[in-house]
Amino acid sequence: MANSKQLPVGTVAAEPEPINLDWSVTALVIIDMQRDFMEPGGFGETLGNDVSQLARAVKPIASVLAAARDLGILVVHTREGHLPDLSDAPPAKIERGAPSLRIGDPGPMGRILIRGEAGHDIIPELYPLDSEVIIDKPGKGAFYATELGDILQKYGIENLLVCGVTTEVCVNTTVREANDRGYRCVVLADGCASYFPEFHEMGLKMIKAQGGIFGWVSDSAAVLQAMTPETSNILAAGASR
Ligand code: TIU
Repeated sequence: MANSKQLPVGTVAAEPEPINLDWSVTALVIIDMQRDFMEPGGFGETLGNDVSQLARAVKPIASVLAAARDLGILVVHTREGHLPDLSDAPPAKIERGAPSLRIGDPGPMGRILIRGEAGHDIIPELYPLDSEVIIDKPGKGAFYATELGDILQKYGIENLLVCGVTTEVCVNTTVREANDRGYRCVVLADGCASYFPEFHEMGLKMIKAQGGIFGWVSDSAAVLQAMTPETSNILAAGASR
């Protein structure tokens, strides 16, 4: 089942080169914009991170999300987290490092990184609509132990616009998984963020290096322009696909 609406093709300015995206077979994938990563008292902070580093990604994502909703492209939100009995959390993940609170411990937003708790939920600014897909994932990649691959196949999706947090962890892992499965991934530089600015920069460089070894890197302004009906069906010379 492809997108029932016939949508235009847009040319997205990107590195290492522009890419033509048929919006009918493109999904917006928003990775782990959860309170547990974005707000004080959640999983990210228990690991010793400055969570304020991630706030910069919210507005760019919100603008692309609004445009994607207007255009009618498939929107997928992911959430990292575990079942309340921790049966899907490997001991190696729970025992890792010396966090102030471990996965499953009670914190100010409920149990850390547990499905159904306040901290596990997506931030209000980017809250999913009932019609949108939510993927709950136990790992860093959105394909591992989830139904994401089946859902994308059902909708006939070929291209992913990827954003969210953190650039070098869940975004990069998901892009690598998707690339091996044959998806063209376009990552929004200003729609991603890391607790470590240098990892953000390098995480994006790793994706677009070597002719786009894992995918393309663009930004919210370029994607918004390519989603606008007046400009979206201009196929730039030299754009791939
Ligand atoms: N710690 C860190 O940078 N990230 C994660 O643990 N998960 C995600 O990136 N979502």
